[in-house]
Amino acid sequence: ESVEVEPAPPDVGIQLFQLPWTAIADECETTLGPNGFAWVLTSPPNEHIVRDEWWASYQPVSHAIDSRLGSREEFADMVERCDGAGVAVIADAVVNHMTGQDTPGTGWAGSAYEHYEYPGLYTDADFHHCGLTADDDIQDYTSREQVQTCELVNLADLDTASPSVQATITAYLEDLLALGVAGFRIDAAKHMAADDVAAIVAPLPAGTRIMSEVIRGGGEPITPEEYVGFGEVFEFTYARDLTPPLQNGVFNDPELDGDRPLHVPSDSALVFVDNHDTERGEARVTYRDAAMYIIANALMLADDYGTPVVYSGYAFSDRDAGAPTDSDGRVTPVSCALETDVPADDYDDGARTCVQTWPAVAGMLEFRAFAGDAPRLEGVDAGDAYGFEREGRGVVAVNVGSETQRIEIPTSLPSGKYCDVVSGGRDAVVDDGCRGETYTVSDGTVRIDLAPQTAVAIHIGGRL
Ligand code: AAO
Repeated sequence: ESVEVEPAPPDVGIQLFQLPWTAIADECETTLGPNGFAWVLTSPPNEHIVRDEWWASYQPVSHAIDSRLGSREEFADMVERCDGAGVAVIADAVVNHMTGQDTPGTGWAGSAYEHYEYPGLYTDADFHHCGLTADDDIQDYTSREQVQTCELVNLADLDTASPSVQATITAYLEDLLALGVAGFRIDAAKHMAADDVAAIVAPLPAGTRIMSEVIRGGGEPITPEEYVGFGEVFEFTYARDLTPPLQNGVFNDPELDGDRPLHVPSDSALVFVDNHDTERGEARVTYRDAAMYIIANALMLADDYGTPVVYSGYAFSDRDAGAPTDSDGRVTPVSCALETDVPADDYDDGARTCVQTWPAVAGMLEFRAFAGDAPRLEGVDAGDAYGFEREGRGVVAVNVGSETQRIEIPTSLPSGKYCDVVSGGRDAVVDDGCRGETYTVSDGTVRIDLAPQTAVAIHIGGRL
């Protein structure tokens, strides 16, 4: 019988960490659009302190869109070209604080500043001086008052309850919207009362995507749930649950367990394998182990929970090391479309990981397009292997162990031969053949022999 299922472009984002605007524009046209990404999350576009570390971006000196990642004109041009390629732009908005510098300085775009003085923008009275800890720094995350009125690592903490501060921040976001962005990551949202963030974004046009960074912390009073009333939140629990099975081969099946504890509702959740903080911190599966990273991304992209955000940064051994720059201090543009050796066995420090071009990742976006909103069915465990079906649309299976593993997964996919998108990538079906491995569904089952540390994914659009 013939089955016609139209793929629907999935809501999948990608974080392109510390990539200049001109390069992101190129990526949109050459890799992100063609591989089916719906949106790209940029690094912060604001004027920042002048330092080599990547985290200079997170210390705003003004709300001018002028940084070592590019000028205002380059930012605007990027948004236009990305939109043209079908890729929306989400900007990282650093609005909880300004700099953490105790000595006065001059920002990237020439603005003079002091720790609590940003001429023409904010003055001392616009900042919290919490008086709750010796140096006004947050020490105790179980204290709501400290987290929201003291300083995060000495960063001058804006009094976001103040109407004039709110208005200034809203104006900054409106300026970015005028350049065409579709929404914002709200950096350090946990450190602003949810009501304050709500007030800041309330004047923005309906449909503006608000993505709050609220790291779920055990025993902390401030939870991501407080921030879902006006947008989405990054659900850190997802990655924390995703990775232990990759190391111990014991998969908890969310369909069996009935729910996902400590997860916001799926519609509110942004999920990721890692991000720029966790790859320097708690994440155990990163670009450094491409086989496991592919497995983790495959499971995330095959899942029916949340909006996935793929991560693409650069290799590093020093957690502070910034992306490579030209002699003028601007971050060097790199085109992933020109990189052929992806994923690399070993990346030199500073090399872009170009995860958006990994064939397995592009293939899994295609899988997700065909999976649509079909439910995830109860999974199957076989030794160190695990797999599940998106009902009638596709089957994914992974083997995290060191031996080949056979797994048999019951499926309602029509009988036939299917082309694997993990080994074959996107558009793997060619002239009645398949660029990757093929697997056969018969009598309502697919039997898959999985090599050590591999994933396989077949979908209804890849039936030969
Ligand atoms: C730099 C220097 C500092 C210096 C400062 C000022 O490193 O020494 O004092 O400049 O001059 C980035 C860098 C920082 C950098 C900063 C400013 O990472 O190194 O400081 O720019 O340039 C908390 C926040 C969260 C934040 C995270 C880093 O809640 O919002 O810290 N993330 C964002 C950005 C990040 C950026 C900033 C915010 C600032 O993504 O890149 O910093 O704009 C617990 C809490 C979390 C808390 C973490 C870390 O998490 O729950 O809220 O995040 O601790 O303190 C387990 C637990 C979990 C715990 C986690 C820790 O999983 O379950 O609760 O471990 O990993």
